[in-house]
Amino acid sequence: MHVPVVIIGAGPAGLALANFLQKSGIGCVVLEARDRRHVEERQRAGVIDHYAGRLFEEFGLAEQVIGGAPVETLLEIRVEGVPRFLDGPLLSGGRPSRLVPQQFLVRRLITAFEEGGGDLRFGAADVHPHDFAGDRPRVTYRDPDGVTHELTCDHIAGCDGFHGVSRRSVPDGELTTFTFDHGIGWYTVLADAPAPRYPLMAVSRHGFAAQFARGPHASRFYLQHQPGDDPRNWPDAYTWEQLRLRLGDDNLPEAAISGREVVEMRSFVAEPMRSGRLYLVGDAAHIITPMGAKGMNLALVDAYALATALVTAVRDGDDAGLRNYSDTCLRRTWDYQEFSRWFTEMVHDSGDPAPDAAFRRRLALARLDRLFTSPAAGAAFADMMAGTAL
Ligand code: RFL
Repeated sequence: MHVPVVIIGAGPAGLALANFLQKSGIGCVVLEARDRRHVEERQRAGVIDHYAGRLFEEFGLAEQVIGGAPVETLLEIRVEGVPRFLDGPLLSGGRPSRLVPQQFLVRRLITAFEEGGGDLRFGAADVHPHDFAGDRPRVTYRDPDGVTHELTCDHIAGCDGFHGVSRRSVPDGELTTFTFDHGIGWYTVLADAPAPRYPLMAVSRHGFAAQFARGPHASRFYLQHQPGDDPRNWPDAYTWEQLRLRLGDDNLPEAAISGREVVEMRSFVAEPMRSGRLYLVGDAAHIITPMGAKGMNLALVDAYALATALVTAVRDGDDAGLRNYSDTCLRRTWDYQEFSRWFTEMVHDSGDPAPDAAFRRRLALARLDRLFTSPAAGAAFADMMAGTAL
């Protein structure tokens, strides 16, 4: 079987790309290692920034995929229990983000793709891209019945996340990789706790904590912990006690916890984001800390950049967009990495109680204060939260 584009991985990147191509009349097959249920229930990110939302509008998918009106919302940053509010949509000149839990986005993208007649194959084992240095790449895989298949194609999109096969298939020496360990531990729990009124971050001497909505009746909480510690062993009562302390909310009720994960506070970038006719998209090419909520958004804008480049290449025979794909995406990736690092440093340093951190702590508090007192600083922050055009 020959198809213009084979997409490896059905996360936000692969599914957005598949829908953008389908809407443009470009044929593709999506190969996903896991089963449908696993993919549809994976809970991670929760915010689609304004810029990424616009991309769905451009392809006529906004209503179906990201739902109704953008949410006009403030961001609360609590410093030692004292709340302060930033009006992101106002400061960014009317560019609100949307609260869309990742699993809702993924489910809706699967539905949209299948309703449009898309070919999405779950449970594809041993997926391997081949011959992408030439002009006739192939992808092989085994279906759930154990039958091996081969697809020939013009292009392969590696959308299979950080641990996928695509980046590992690039010949040695072609990629330069950059890894940065932020030296911080983060523990996240998903709980049946009512969503907070506004997305909430809390800076305190007990450590950083945050609470974000994941639908009306669920919240994702984040707690800083000592790297090396395994907080998945923390008793739930201790988790709630720490949250009350850090959020400065004695009345925060305990709720059932349905998921516990340690988030690696590690950043990674692979350059370039292509090897011949294999393109790396989203987490396959880069991971970023959750500070600033840019991981899923980067995956979506990579998918958009690749989709538009593939459309002109496949339909018009013009490869310029594909040649620029990596540079275009890396520029934004590094811009967002810088923002995420800046944000991470600010909210962790400003609560660091260690005596040798006293100077850094004052600097971080000054940086945080500036967001609320300088309209220019507030606007620069809100601009990054809204997402930047290519
Ligand atoms: P994904 O979502 O990892 O999807 C990759 C897909 O590829 C499949 N796969 C394969 N398929 C075929 N063959 C193989 N060999 C394969 N290997 C893997 C996988 O099963 C999967 O379906 O990557 P993608 O599409 O690039 O999307 C990236 C986002 O998922 C990621 O950046 C975000 O979830 C990161 N992230 C957050 N991002 C935000 O923007 N805001 C947040 O608040 C936020 N919170 C989070 C997060 C990630 C978390 N993790 C990783 C646990 C919170 C958490 C807890």
